[in-house]
Amino acid sequence: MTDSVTFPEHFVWGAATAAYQIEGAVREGGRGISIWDTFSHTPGKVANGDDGDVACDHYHRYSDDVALMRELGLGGYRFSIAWPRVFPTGSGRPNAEGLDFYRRLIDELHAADITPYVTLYHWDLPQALQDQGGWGNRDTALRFGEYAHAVISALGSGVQHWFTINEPWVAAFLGHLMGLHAPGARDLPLALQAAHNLMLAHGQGMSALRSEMRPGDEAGIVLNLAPVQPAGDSNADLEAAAGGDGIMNRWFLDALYRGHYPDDVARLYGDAMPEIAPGDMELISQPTDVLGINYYFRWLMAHDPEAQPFQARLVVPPSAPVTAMGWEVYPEGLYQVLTRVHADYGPSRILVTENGAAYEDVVEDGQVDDPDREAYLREHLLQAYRAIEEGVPLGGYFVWSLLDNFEWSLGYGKRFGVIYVDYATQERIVKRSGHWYAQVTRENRVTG
Ligand code: IFM
Repeated sequence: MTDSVTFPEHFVWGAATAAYQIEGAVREGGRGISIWDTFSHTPGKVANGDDGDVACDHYHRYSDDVALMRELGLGGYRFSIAWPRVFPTGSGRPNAEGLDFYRRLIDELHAADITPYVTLYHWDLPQALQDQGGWGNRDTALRFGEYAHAVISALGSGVQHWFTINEPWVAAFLGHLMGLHAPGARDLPLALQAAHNLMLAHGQGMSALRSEMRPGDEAGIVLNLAPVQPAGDSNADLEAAAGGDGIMNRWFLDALYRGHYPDDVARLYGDAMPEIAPGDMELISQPTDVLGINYYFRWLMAHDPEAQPFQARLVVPPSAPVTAMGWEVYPEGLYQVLTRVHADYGPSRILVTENGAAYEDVVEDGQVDDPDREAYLREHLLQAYRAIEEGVPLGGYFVWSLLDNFEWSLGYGKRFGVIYVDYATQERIVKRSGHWYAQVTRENRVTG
């Protein structure tokens, strides 16, 4: 590895967030209830009884937050739109007040010379749609298409970069199989139907966006991907890894880029396979302009006859460094994912739409010294650079996250931000990693 690497000209340095994790103001601007309001207010679902009612109060503080983004030298800001702000009851007429908030945010970003990257769905489904079956109901994909159309019609003049769905694997599996995310179901056939309907929603969303996009605009999906490797060299571990790769990576990538789900995964799912209607796969595999990849850690898989439903579990090597999430720090995995996706699926453009780490941050003398996060980001960026050198069309990197925020079922206890948030006062403190990142964005260079 060289001492210092300079990224390509026009490489986008960004940061990412999501609506429910930062906005707060859940009862303002005509916003409807989302499945995450319901879930977080259900006792026992979120650590410490936390919820997103106030979060980082970004809804009121967006202007100061954009000023901080400017301080970090960001070229891009990836945020999500809260579907229940736009369609409080899931359908009908769009709520002008909800759209106005995002119009103000987008204007503020442009004034600060920061390009908006908009995600349409980052897990906050309107509760009214959940009441009609949520992602288990294929009509939800139609509602998503209407929502995408309403958003681009209202905000399209200020946005050139669109993502349909964030991490369909997580929404389907953590929300419908493991019960860890909203809506909290534990049902394999439902989870697989949800996974299919989320991909269908991506297809409906792409069609809606395309109908309004202008030349030079881009749209695609965001997937959480990881290299999946066997924990040992037994056949059982090799099979566990092949299955894990199929479930998390190939299921989605094959659907998008090859127009069918992988046969080996369909065999693994057996009777739980979702219903797929004629035309679904064509809709899902329509061309996209960009693929967003979220990478955090590799999947090291061991066979475990007790583990339901796939007899496999994730392991972390005993001496491996881990983050506060217990996730293995494995920077090379980013290189492996990028080069694999490039070789096997060839998207014309890739963005790392999330990458980052939670650590136990403390404020001392008004400062947050987080060398571990800085090292995590540095090592991953060096691996991203390696991939670029090998021809991967990587156009940008968005650190997760701009701010500490509501980490879903783990509440506010896990801090991913390069900016610290004191939730009692809403004070923001740029962490050491944030100052370091500002230097990277300014110099377009990472020193190893
Ligand atoms: O906080 C989440 C984000 O909402 C989606 N990707 C992973 C992050 C860290 O868990």
